[in-house]
Parts: sequence; C-alpha cells; structure tokens
Amino acid sequence: MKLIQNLRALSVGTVLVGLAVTSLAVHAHGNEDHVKTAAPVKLEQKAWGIAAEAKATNAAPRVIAISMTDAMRFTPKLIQVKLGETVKFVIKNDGQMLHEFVLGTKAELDEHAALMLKFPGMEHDEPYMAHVPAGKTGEIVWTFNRAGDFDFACLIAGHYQAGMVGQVKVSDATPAAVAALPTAATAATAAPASPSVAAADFSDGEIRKVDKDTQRLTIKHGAIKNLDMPGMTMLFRVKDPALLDKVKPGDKVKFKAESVGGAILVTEIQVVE
Ligand SMILES: [Cu+2]
Repeated sequence: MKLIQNLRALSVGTVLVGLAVTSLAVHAHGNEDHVKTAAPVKLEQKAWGIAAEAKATNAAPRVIAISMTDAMRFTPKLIQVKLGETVKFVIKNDGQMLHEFVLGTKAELDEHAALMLKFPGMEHDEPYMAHVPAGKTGEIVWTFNRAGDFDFACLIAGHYQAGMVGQVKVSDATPAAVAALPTAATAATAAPASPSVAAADFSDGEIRKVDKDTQRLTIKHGAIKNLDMPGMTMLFRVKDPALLDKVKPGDKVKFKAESVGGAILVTEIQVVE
C-alpha cells in the first residue's frame, strides 16, 4: 500500500482519494475520524482471501513480521494460518533495493511476474501487496477466508525469478471460524467490459486516486488490449500533467495507455457516463 502517499494526500485536503486502500491504510494507524468520512471500502474477494474489514483490523489481528533481503529471500518463508484468521503482515525491507510483498495464487503471481518482466516500470496498487523501499516497513492486513496453499512473492523484475517467494498454508481446521467470515464483502467486480463502439486502443477504468505530486493516476482497469494486460489496479504516469485535471476519484473513464521505455503512460483519457 502506498501509505505515505495516501497520508500525504489526506493532509493536503484531497480527501476521497484512493478510497479502498486509503481507508485500510489509515485504519491500520487507528485514525478513526478520517475513515468515517471515507466512502465504504469495497472489499474484493480473491482466491487467497480478502482485505480485512475495519472491524477485524481493530480486533488485534495476529502480527507476522517478515524480513526481505537483497539475497532475494523472505524470512520466514513458510507461514501457517487457520482458515478465517486475519493476519497483519509487518514487512521490513532489510536490503538496499526496493522489494515488494504480493500475496496470491501461484498462477496469478506467475502471470504478474511475466508482466513485470515485460513492463519493468509497472506499478500496482492492491490491498494484497506492499512495495517497501530499502530500510522501510510496509503493512498488509488480510483475512484468509479460503483454505489452500498460496504464495507471496516479490514481483520486481528478476527478483521472483531469483526465488524471492514464500508460502502461506491456510488450513481448514476450525469450522467455527468459517461462521465469522466477512459476509458484507462486495463480490469481485472487474471494471466493466465495454461493448461500446470506442476505439480498440481505449480501455475502461475507474479512477481511484489522482496524485499531482508524483503525477500519477491510480486506475482500476479492465483489460488493456493493446498492451495485452489483464484487468487490475495500477499506477500510471501521464503523458501530460493536464490530464490529471480532467478526472477525479470515482470517475468512470476510457483511457489510452501506451508503453514507453518500460513505463506505462496514459496518453489520453475521458470521463464517460
Ligand atoms: Cu525484491
């Protein structure tokens, strides 16, 4: 989670920015007032669990400290969790380079790792990942409400391939915990696929965050066909800073994304409604 960015965004008054992620990040630091003014968090069920609800976050989740190093290793690399358990991962980067911690299924991580090789400048922003600069600590609070064997990995180009991966085993040993699963969670809804007449190179998305300091847009997007990229939530640089003034969080948009030197740029964007 882009915690620092989010907090800075709040402090300069751009509230309603980065709704889901901001709320979780702020909650992790116990700042209740901001959370109450934020829009409801849309929790997306994934095969490997779901972002912890605010209530669960306050109920003192189990804390698991993880270290990441430039030897391309996580410590510990095997984590055992009970079905239904909420875990707060406190992820320390003990190396000199940027690392990240991304939870997922092996299939999904493989797919993302391949995209990261193709687009080394790609930046994701999802509640199940933390990008942690050297010497810093990131946090994720996650509810494991699906049993199975999952992975966590650093998907920075080259790191995953060097073996920077670990396992989470979620065991179905406590039926009682199942009853406590979050039920209010919104089912997964990708950005709507468009049957419209828009040009093939335009993709559908919803603006999550507008960061004028770093000149980036966070967009939950559908498939970007011209880049052969599946739907996800990503940070995009913009070709022209003026594009940042055309949109606000919550806007449904059509946008054109192009790969320029490994970075993905939004070159055109328009609000649809
Ligand atoms: Cu790494």
